[in-house]
Amino acid sequence: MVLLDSQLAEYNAQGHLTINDFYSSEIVAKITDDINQWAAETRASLSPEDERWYLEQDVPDGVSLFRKLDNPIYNRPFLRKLLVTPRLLAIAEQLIGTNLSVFFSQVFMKPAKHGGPKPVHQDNFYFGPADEDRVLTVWVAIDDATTENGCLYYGDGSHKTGVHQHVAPAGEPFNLMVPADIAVNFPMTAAPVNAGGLSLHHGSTFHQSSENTSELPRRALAMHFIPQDMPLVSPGLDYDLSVVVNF
Ligand SMILES: O=C(O)CCC(=O)C(=O)O
Repeated sequence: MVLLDSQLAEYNAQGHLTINDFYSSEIVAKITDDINQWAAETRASLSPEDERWYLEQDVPDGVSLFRKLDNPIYNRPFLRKLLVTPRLLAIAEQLIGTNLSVFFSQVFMKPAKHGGPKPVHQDNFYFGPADEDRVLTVWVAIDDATTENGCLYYGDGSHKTGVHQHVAPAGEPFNLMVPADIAVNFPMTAAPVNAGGLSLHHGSTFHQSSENTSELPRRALAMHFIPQDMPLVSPGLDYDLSVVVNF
């Protein structure tokens, strides 16, 4: 067992938990280098449609910045080895059980000055799992994530309210959000975390991040864990299950 009883109690009550100093600064530097290399390799091959999905859209002419990269745990075995350690798996198993997979993972680049916001949402609306309590997002801070550069905010206890119907603004299918009249019932609490730390959340916890207009990037890598035998019965987006990685 890795998490203390008090940490388990906090996760169960609030729907999220912060763990600072999980990965060393040496590991974080290797993660950062690999993501930068991957972004550089990927940039040239993006189709115009990919560009709308993966690049920040609200940027001055001539500026090209990644918003996100998908499936690092599948696409980058080097990152998988650094990130999914026995200690991390032990934590995930404590929270959602054994025989797990990462069925989807994402790098959120949130670049300095031009990082767009992520509206209030529940991962479980995107994923549509058969068992809502057995979805865990492990969000790894690659830079210090602060209220200035766009750290996560959570609606404490919102994971106990079920999964709500989401809406998406025109032209932004990736920006599914909890309708404002529901989100307003859950004031958002900032969850700053230092580079190398973790922010864990239950799949139904309301969360969001603000835009990044600061001078510093706020990169993070999210791994979405589920039990290998649990189907996604009503996903809000299409997920490519050929990239699932079992542990
Ligand atoms: O990093 C962000 O800004 C959003 C992260 C998120 O929505 C998630 O990890 O589920």
